[in-house]
Amino acid sequence: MTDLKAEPLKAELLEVALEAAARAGSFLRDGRPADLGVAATKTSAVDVVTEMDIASEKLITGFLAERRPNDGVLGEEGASTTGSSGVTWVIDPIDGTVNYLYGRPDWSVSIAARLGDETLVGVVAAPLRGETYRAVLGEGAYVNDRPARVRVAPPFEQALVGTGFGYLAARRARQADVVRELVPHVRDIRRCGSAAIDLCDVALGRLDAYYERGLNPWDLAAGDLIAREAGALTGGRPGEVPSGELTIAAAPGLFEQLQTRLEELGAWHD
Ligand code: LIP
Repeated sequence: MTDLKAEPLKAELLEVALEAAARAGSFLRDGRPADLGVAATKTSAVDVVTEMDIASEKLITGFLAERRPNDGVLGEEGASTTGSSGVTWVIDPIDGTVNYLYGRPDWSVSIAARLGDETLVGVVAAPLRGETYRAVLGEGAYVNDRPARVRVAPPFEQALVGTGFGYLAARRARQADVVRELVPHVRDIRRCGSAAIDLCDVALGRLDAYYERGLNPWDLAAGDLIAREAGALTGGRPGEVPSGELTIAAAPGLFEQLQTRLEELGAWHD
């Protein structure tokens, strides 16, 4: 690690997040059962959980309890403690669970450390890409040890735009309406299946923009900071922060155009 210029707390949180993500990422990459199946479902029959999601969250929370016992934790698979330090870890033990279930490469481990309402550290590990994305508030964004910067905003009609779809049929139908209106007016659409990776791809210039409705805090906490520290603007509806209502990330100049268009299309409601 060469960029631990941050204050001591942020430096410690970064080191803990990187180690936790590395341990979970190696476990998920090397320990994936050949016969991996669905252990449970959540909001619908296609909103799945595997034994590896649950095991990954247990691995991460156990490591955090050793290293930062007074911190709170919020995890996708049920981890929820308040803590006393003011720091809360926001964890997606596998972001892109369906991709992981199907043996597709685009899945990640997303870990963010928040102090109050502010995200200080974000780490997204993408083991099958051989990449770890990270950011410390005010210290820039990195992919492995290389600085990450957004691509200069292209004209709207040349933008490569990432998005995603929810797990409920009615919401997916509405999201399809929005993307149908958008796709003739941009370069193209990409649907990766991991919001954390999508946000990091904006940070790296591999996408010009990303938007999605229906994300959970653990999907976006780390990737939002990484995108912002790489020079992107992030938000939701005009004046709002990224949330489950709507999350948008893009380079300045393109962000405002996309936000306006999504507001006109009602992308923020079902
Ligand atoms: C996924 C998100 C993705 C979204 C999927 C799903 P999960 O999170 O990262 O962007 O389109 O529907 O919500 O469920 O794999 O942690």
